Amino acid sequence: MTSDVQSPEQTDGFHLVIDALKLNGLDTIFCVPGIPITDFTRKAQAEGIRVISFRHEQHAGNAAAAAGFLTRKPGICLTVSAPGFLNGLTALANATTNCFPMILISGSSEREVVDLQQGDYEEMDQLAIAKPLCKAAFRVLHAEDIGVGIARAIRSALSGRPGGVYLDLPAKLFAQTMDAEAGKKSLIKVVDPAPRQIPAPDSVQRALALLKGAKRPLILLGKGAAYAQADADIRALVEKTGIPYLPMSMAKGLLPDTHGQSAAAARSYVLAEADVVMLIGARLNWLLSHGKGKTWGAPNQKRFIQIDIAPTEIDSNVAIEAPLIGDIGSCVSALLSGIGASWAKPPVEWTGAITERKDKNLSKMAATLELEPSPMSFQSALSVVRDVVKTHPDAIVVNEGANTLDFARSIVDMYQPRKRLDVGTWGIMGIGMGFAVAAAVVTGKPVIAIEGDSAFGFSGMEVETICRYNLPVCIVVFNNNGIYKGTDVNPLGGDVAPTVFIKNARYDIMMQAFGGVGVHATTRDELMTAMSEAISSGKPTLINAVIDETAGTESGRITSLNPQSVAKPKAVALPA
Ligand code: ADP
Ligand code: TZD
Ligand code: MG
Repeated sequence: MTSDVQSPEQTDGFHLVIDALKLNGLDTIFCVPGIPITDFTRKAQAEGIRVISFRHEQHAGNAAAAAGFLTRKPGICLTVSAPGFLNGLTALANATTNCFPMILISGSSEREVVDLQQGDYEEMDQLAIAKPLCKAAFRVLHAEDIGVGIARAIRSALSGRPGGVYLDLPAKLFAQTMDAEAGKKSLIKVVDPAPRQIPAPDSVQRALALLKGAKRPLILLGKGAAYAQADADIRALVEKTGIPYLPMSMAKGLLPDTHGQSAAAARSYVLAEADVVMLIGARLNWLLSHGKGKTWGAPNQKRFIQIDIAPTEIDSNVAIEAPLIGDIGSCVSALLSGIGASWAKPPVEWTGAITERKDKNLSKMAATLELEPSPMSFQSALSVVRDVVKTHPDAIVVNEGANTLDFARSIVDMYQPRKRLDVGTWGIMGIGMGFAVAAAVVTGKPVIAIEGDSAFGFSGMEVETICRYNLPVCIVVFNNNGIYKGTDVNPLGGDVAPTVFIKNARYDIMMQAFGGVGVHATTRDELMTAMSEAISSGKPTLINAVIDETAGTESGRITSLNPQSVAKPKAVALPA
């Protein structure tokens, strides 16, 4: 069958996929064109879908994932077969790990040839490869099944714990024709893809009883809480109970970081000392030391309440005394109704002790932020970013790197929900430009990407994409000449050490190559001027911020996860 949409009564695979996406409000595609989807990208654009074309599929995939997190609609990434698919797969797996809804749609080669391994163009059994790396994977072989395929993909991505879905569309499908009316009827508008999941009343009572008895309660907000878009209820719960809270990095801004009940500046103290901890959309994974060990104070003293949509998350690391299974919106509103008007706030011994530590740590930080070393330190440069975000609280901050990430997370206060996107659960480098593009495209707000120089390199070519679509993205490369720092030397001479880059590289000139604004900043004033201009002009900008190359620590704040050899290096004869 070949495409013949000349006659108004016929439609084809291209149009059915486009119509199915549009019917479900999926209005943006992040892609890299090529066989067999080139014409699809053109037709989608002609039909009013926003098509953002990248330089590499991994970044298109990361953009789709970030769009999913920000909008609660699955982000769509579209790739060619085999290598394009594999490039997108990292992002799909990362989205699934982060519980972000996205759909990776890949064109694929001829089934018959692939299955007999006869050597087709870009031959690969993509469905089988995708399956273990995402929530669900589907293939559509017939035009009349496109509606069902897209509906299943949307439902799988959004329902329950959100995640990545793979949809395999073989080349032949696009050109298949069918009766237009029958085609239209075959499409499905997905109704209520992420239905509310009301928690069982007895589980609400159990949680409230535990919370009520606590002397040193703590609320821990994770990125699931940010994703849930239950901002007002979450804030009301924190404020009505008076319980101190700690935001995980992407939950920063759910309540403003300057909120009196934020315990972020006393993190180690509250984790060690709290008696009852209520997790809201946060997993007790490595980022929280698995809920045990030194971080969590005296052994076996902690009692946990956990709100999550995934029942099997519970007890995954330590015993959870009061699980609350449901969507965060419904769970938090059930808790709010259960709390009533006469809730006793936590004892002042607890809240006072936290405030005391907070004040001490914050004034220590303020003193460091005031220093003006030359070259700039991470802290002095980030004090500028902190001030810029304070005056532009609606800007979205994207953040990756090691030291650049760790320092920015604690120094740059966030004021609004879902304004911070970072390396997430895997601590992955390379999300930067993909996340930045998505944030600018789906929100229209200014984006500030705070990038380690190594981290930036993973997706750096996408600055062309940012310039091409003229997106309001201000990239600040924290240039310390390397991974963690720029000072390592190879004791044998010859090649430079594996962690260092070209000294004094000028990333700003890269931006100028594509017509963007490139600025070289060596002082706080220069950085402030450049960032302010970038935000007020909305022009794509890259600021090369020169950071002291000796300042970082290896692996930033997760040095303990980095095995080191204790063996003495063998004496090696140098080549003559
Ligand atoms: P963080 O890294 O910020 O600690 P995680 O990604 O570890 O956060 O945890 C997010 C949790 O939120 C996941 O366990 C996920 O199942 C849960 N979650 C996501 N969306 C919802 C929702 N709408 N309602 C309830 N739980 C959710
Ligand atoms: N590859 C991927 C995909 N993810 C990773 N996390 C790493 C490699 C390892 N890695 C880190 O964990 S941080 C980092 C790498 C390469 C870069 C740190 O250097 P940077 O930041 O320049 O981005 P700082 O400010 O110099 O520490
Ligand atoms: Mg660096």
